[in-house]
Amino acid sequence: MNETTLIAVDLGASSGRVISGQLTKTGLTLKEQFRFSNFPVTTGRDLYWDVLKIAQEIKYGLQLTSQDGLVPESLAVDSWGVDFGYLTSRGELLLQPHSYRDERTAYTAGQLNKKLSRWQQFRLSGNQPSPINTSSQLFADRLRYPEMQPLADRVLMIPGLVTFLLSGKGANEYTIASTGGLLTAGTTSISPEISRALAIPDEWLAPISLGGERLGPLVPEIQREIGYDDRMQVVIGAGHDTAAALLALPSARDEDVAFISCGTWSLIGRQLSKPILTHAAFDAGLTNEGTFSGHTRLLKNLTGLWLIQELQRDWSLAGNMVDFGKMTTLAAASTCTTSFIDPDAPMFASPGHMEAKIRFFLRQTGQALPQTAGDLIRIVLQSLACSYRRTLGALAETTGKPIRRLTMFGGGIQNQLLVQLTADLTGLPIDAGPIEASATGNMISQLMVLQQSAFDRDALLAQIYHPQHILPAVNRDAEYHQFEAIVQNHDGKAISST
Ligand code: ADP
Ligand code: LRH
Repeated sequence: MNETTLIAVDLGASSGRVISGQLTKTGLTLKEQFRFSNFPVTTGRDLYWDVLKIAQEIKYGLQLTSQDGLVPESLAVDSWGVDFGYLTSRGELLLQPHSYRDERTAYTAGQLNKKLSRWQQFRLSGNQPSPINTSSQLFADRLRYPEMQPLADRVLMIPGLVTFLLSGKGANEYTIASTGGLLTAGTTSISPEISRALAIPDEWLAPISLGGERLGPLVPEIQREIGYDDRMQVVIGAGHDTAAALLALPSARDEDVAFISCGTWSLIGRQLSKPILTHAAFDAGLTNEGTFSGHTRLLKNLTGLWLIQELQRDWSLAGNMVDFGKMTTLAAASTCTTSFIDPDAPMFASPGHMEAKIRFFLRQTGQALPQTAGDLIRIVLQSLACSYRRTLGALAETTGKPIRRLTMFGGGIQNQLLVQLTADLTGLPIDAGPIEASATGNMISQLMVLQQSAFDRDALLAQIYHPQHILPAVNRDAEYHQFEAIVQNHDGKAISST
């Protein structure tokens, strides 16, 4: 195998990164060329992604890569799920893409559920109904912007849209499309029942590409701007960050393993050959999304380190910037082990005033209040770990197979306290790593597209997968039962600070 350079553009809801990978006979070496912040921008009423800034930052990252003397063979983009942009027939962007945290869907959820009950939405698409779903957002837009409908020619989800801005071509790939609540479960077809009921034109999103494809070079203007030539191929790879990450984990296919993706969101799931569309899966809040090879990842989307990001933002707005490493150290020194929040209470989903909201929740549930910043962070981390244990129980029950090991990956595993608390609270051994699982899997998906059957993924993973092994150290069953009682007695929906 000759040396090959690949580029993964991995877009998270808190940061985007341009990462280069050098593939040699001995493995794949990653280098973070550029990381930039990404956050929803509000203009008062709406919450948007600044997709042009994202494109600009990616170009800068590519420029740095070229200055590093690298000549990449290919590039692919993966991102968070559900969000999208509209294009006109001339390829112009209509509207700035909304963030899934935008609240316009809250006003239309009732109407949507009348057209298609929550159970029907799940049974048809395999996705858990949610105001963040692409289907909910398209439905809300149709009611809110009727004048836009005739102008919209195409809807590209974020990886396809960003790819389009760079190469002039885009596609909706299966893994990302499968997060949106629009596909017939386990297939690459838009569900006719869903599109008809919500009056969403199928041709906006179809066709859905399975297994990736080679698109062509960057547009000539961008090639010139960043010093590349047309040898570099833009590829549609695994478009969804979690689906990409699973390609970087050998254990993800093992029967007794569950995965936890730790980023802005926590995604807890297992890989299966086909969707589970039972009432039990629906009631447990599970969702069926797609893998790069067309199989299923059954998972639950839980609130993740969003809470920590928002605490950090609160404090930095007040002039006290604390980095994530320091936040973990502060929490590790706290002895506040008996207060909990429900991370998935709706009040925590919107940006702003996170410390005040946490204190409000604790007061409403009659619990001890944090005395220090470390206490506050500790409360969040132990609540996250408890919510993981709760979901693992539902996942094991729904799939009918016990879970004996966990694999954790993503930026959040740098928080070693969270990983240890997860081991303690679940009583399970954990393989932690890699941090950049999505970028690694993104590159693996490019190799699958470019080299087809000549590429041996298992051989590469045998060279590069070296997780940290973490064992449970303290029995925290009593803490978990306390968390459960709080979540059950005070269903998050009943507690609202607004
Ligand atoms: P996303 O892809 O959703 O943007 P990441 O996978 O990059 O998220 O994870 C970001 C999270 O990782 C941050 O919110 C933070 O909580 C955690 N994190 C990042 N760096 C560190 C660190 N040095 N120590 C502890 N936690 C960290
Ligand atoms: C995590 C994620 C998750 C959700 C959310 C919107 O990054 O992709 O699967 O769908 O973003």
